[in-house]
Amino acid sequence: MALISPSRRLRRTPFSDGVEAAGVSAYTVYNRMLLPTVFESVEADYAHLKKHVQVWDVSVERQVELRGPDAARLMQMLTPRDLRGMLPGRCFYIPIVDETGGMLNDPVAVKLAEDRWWISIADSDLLLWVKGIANGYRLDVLVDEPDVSPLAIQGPKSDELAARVFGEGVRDIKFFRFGLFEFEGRELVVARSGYSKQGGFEIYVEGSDIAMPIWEALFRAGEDLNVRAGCPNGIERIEGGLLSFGNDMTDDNTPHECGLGRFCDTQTAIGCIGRDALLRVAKEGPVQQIRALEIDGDAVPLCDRAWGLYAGEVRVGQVTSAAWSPDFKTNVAIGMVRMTHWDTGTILDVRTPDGERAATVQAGFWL
Ligand code: THG
Repeated sequence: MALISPSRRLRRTPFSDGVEAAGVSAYTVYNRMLLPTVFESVEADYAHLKKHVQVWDVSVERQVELRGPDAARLMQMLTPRDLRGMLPGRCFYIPIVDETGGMLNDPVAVKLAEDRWWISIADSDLLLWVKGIANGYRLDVLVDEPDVSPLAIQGPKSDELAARVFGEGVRDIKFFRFGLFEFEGRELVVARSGYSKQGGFEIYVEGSDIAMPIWEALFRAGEDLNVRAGCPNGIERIEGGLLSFGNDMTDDNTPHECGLGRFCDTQTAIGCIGRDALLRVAKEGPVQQIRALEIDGDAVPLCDRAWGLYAGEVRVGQVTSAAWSPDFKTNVAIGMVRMTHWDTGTILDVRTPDGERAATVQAGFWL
């Protein structure tokens, strides 16, 4: 592919100078912003992530902030996950659905206070939908995108690195919870979360002016830990079954098709805009669902379009993400498979750009 031309519409991040100094070699575009995808090579980055610790510029996880008396009501209108039991200090992975039950985004919700929330979005223009709902229903709530840029610390040595910069207290943060930690006199949200299965934290860097100071402090503190700049890794996230909105699912899919039924409480999520539609489809159950798949043969090419899955000449699904896994010595993949062919062990044909291969439905993901 040719290069992408930079411009003002393609936003840099407050960490882009550091990312470039660290030798980024490829970017993708996510929420109209730069997201690094490769530093040394996808395979070398993968091996390093699983052994050491990395710092990721995930500023593209933009925040949609809801502030005001109707913030909690608006949040519940957006998702079929019941938020009534969610206390301040918690993060929830939530499907966001439209009036047909179709997925609009799969963000992490961060409850700062009863009347103040962040929605840490995946790649779709969720701000417009949320503003539209808030205004259409005349809710008493402010909706905007604040100057907040998440920076992730991921990998087995994450606790050690985070403790050196933010203090020993970070070790006590539980999974999908956050605390406030000080850096140069500023209080920052630090959560135990992130888009890998290697463990770690996400720092919600509030104020672009402190972005590079934090970046530099992490690299200084982690020299002897072999800290490197990294990014969400295309191999590791497939092994871990972490879904990518726009790749593995779109607004044509319900949360149940995406395997996100465990994050839905459609019976009790009163107020959710897609609730009636989801109750209707839930009766029958999904007719297709996300599955882990193993693809035979040596390394598959990059998956930048859906690869059809076939039983003979009948199309029964598609592969949407695939990569060679150095650790599992096979091609790991994520696909959407029709009910008639989704049982574990089912062998299908996948039409990749360099020919047909056998693909086997797995019982679950690898990590
Ligand atoms: N962190 C934050 N914002 C994000 C992402 C993130 N926004 C964009 C994107 N990632 C949203 N998608 C996901 C997908 C998976 C997870 C988080 C966000 C995830 N899932 C865990 C799992 O499936 O194992 C845990 C879910 C749970 O048990 O609650 O972490 O990464 N801030």
